[in-house]
Amino acid sequence: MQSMLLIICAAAFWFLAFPISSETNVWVWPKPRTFSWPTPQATLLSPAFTIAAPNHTHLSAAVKRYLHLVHAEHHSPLVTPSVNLTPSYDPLQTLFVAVSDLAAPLHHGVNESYTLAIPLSGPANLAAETVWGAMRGLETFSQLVWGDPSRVAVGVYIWDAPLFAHRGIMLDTSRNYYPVEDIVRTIGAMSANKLNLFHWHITDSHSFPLVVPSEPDLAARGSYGPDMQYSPDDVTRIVQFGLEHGVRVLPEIDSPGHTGSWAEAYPEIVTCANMFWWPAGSEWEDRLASEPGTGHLNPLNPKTYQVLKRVIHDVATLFPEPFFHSGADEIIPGCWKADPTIQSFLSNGGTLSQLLEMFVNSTLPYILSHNRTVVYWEDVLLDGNIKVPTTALPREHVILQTWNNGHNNTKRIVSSGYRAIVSSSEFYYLDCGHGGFLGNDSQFDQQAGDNSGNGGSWCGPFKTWQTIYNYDITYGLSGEEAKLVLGGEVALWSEQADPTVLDARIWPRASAMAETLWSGNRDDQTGLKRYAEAMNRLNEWRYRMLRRGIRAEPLQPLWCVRNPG
Ligand code: CP6
Repeated sequence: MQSMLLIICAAAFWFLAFPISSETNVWVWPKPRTFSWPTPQATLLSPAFTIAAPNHTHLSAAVKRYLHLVHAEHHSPLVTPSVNLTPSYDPLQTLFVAVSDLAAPLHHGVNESYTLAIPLSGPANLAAETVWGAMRGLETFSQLVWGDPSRVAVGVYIWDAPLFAHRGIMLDTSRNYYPVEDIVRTIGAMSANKLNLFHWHITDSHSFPLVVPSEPDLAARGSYGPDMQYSPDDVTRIVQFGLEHGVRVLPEIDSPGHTGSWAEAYPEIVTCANMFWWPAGSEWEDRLASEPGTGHLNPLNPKTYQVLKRVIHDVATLFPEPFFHSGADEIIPGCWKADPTIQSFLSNGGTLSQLLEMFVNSTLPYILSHNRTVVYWEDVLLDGNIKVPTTALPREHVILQTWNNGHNNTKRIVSSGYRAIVSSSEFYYLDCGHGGFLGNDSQFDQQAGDNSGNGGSWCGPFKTWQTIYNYDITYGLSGEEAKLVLGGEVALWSEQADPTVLDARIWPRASAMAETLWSGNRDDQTGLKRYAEAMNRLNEWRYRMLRRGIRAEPLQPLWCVRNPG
């Protein structure tokens, strides 16, 4: 604690004595909140360099990893930092890590701040409230090391902390399957970008890849095959990997919509399963699903809850994460209306919204009984046709994830008193803009107003890194409302993605959101959006990610770096 105070005081002194130099290139992504490097210099990293940290299962794993990385990475920057290697300084021997609260669990809102001081000579010091903050600081340290032999920036003082607590990536593993290796590689890259939440959209209408021990038929019949499933051991490995990288793993079991795959094991609980999604000659409003692959859970069948409760119980057992995502997006009236029991419910005066409310009332308390906070897609409250009243969604236990209408829906959610996670499809959907998947002349293309015969577009346009970087998730909100915005997630839906394109679809565009949510997108001095500066730094970061085995897509021809200005 004392050493931490000392470091904070030292850092405060440096910030007062030397204003942040904007000329010095600082290749750190995301940019730290405060960064002081008054006399940019570097020294060698001693071949005997070590990191001394308190003993902690997950922190020790991270320390071991970063120690290996800083010795072995030898990243060669495109633009070498404009500092002279100062041979008169001794090589850096030690980084001391101090953590005040070793017990704080990796939960929403945990303190992730850290202070990093690398003086001109002597050991470097990293101080953090929690091990999770220490991991963020280790990452920053690793980005201040470059070259072969490894050198490290010295005379650097950093205080850093995130603007938003919830900074995530959603990955859909139902439309196409991703091996565990791809998932852990993605979580590793998230940690390097200081993202802290992996939202795993595990199941959907197309496949059910999760092996649920008490309902084994769901995956046995509903997955794409025995080699395209996630066993309990796989889940444990992914959760464990997340802990060692400071990344929470939030499972989503989407229901009652998006459940066609459940019908392979239990056809009796799924309405409109395996029907043609859009009967010929019918209107868009009369379709049975939002895309081919039909099926909704039937809220009137008691068996639905028997199966679903076992799934919820097992998922809550497998995933320690206190949030549980229950989906509830895109309920399509035609799918429920195709079922005879629902038809008689409706002809006796019942409504589709009542059906959804019945479903929520029969499942939400059960999820809460597992000590979970429930995340739903915004549709459950905001859909034009089928939604439930706020009385069914207790504000202290329910969080809504917005994906439509940009700032407007965020405003609607928080002004109703709910916490929001922002995944606006116009800014944060990474899959969009890659062409349709239904072939030429489909009704879907015509509905989308596309008569070009080129297969239309699934959703578009493509979201550039600038589009993502520019988005301010609390725009137009009052101070009180803004506090209810927990953060954001970019989303990779996998209709047109699989492991072959995973890295390039996500990176470096997710890095753009990572910085906006960590330290903002504006220059401290001018208050203007910092595109030009960010472009150069992001480009460097992309090359460092490549070095670390992430096949992030390029932003520029290499020529641009060689011919600046
Ligand atoms: N699957 C599920 C999807 C989408 C959603 N939920 C989706 C909708 C529109 C676009 C992209 C993806 N494929 N389960 C919406 C939350 Cl443009």
